[in-house]
Amino acid sequence: MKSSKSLTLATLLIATTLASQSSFAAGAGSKNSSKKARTQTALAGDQGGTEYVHFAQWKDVSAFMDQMVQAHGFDRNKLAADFDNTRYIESAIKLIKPAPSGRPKNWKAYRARFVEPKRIDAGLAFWDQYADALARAESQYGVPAEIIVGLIGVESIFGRMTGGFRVMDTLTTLAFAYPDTPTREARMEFFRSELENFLLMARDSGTDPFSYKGSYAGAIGLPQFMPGSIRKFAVDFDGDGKIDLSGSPVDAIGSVANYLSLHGWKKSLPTVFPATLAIPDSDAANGAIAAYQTQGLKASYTLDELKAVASTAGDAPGNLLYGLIDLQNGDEATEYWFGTDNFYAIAQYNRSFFYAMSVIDLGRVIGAARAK
Ligand SMILES: [Ca+2]
Repeated sequence: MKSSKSLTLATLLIATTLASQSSFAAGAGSKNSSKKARTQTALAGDQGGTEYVHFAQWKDVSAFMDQMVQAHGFDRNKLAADFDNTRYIESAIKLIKPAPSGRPKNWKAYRARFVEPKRIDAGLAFWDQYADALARAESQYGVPAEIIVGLIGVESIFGRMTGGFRVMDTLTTLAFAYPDTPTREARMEFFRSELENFLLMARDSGTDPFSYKGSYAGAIGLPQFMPGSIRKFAVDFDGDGKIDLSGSPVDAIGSVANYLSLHGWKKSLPTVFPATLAIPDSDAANGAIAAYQTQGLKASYTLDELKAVASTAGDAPGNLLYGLIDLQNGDEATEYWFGTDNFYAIAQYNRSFFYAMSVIDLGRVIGAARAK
């Protein structure tokens, strides 16, 4: 068993690998349409494609249990009993498979799924109800209420869609029966690490692992945190002595703010500035843009360094660093933006430009509606 330090490193490496897949998402809200997720949740509730497969007898599960005993002092008999009560979830396997490629990416269509009347209304009600906690998070972590609201809205429609799968079932299924894809080994390693974190989290909080519900990928609660993120970044923001991202919207609010704060969020810094290409939109331009996106998920360039490819007419400060964001619109013109460290803090949450921009837009629209 790896030491916890090397495990963290391994998790980071895998996360970095996953970053190259723009479709990777832990949250139910961010990867699937709400309709699809609801259908699948209903299926699981009906036991469709769900069965007991005696996980405890699987060779890899047995090795994993040995590691949990060695590294963390788990009771092997109790673990084996738990894995025997764990179900294989066929729908998690189906949902985790990458979307078929070939369809052009379409930012406007993506945005329309999240910035829509039902979610805006739910956001206004959520903001009213938790205005105090949102203000406290803003003052403590420097993250504006509208960003926290936008993120929780995109992830779970403010807690209305947090996923109905037993986390023990989905994480075990994905950790040991991941579908045959080019990244299978890395993904199984990722989910084994999440399962390890999950079992530790349940044990340390004295909670029955089978009581946790989540998305098909094991993401939990209003902010759809994976267990590893809960252990690292979640906070008890309502002060009741425990962290509960499913039952306490206030804990969810504080945890999102803490997550963003620890991923580079800077108080009072805008997220994006509109940009215009300085060269004709062409394959050559795409190549030039891609060259500015090799630095990973961070703002790395001055306005001066970017001006060969794009510029902003806005009031972007000259002393900051930016990244070049392209939001493709199918056959229509691509949108360009300069993203600051704060844009990339959101992109760390779910490694997709579309995701980060929809959080920003949903929060902005709800904020504007609230100000009326
Ligand atoms: Ca709490």
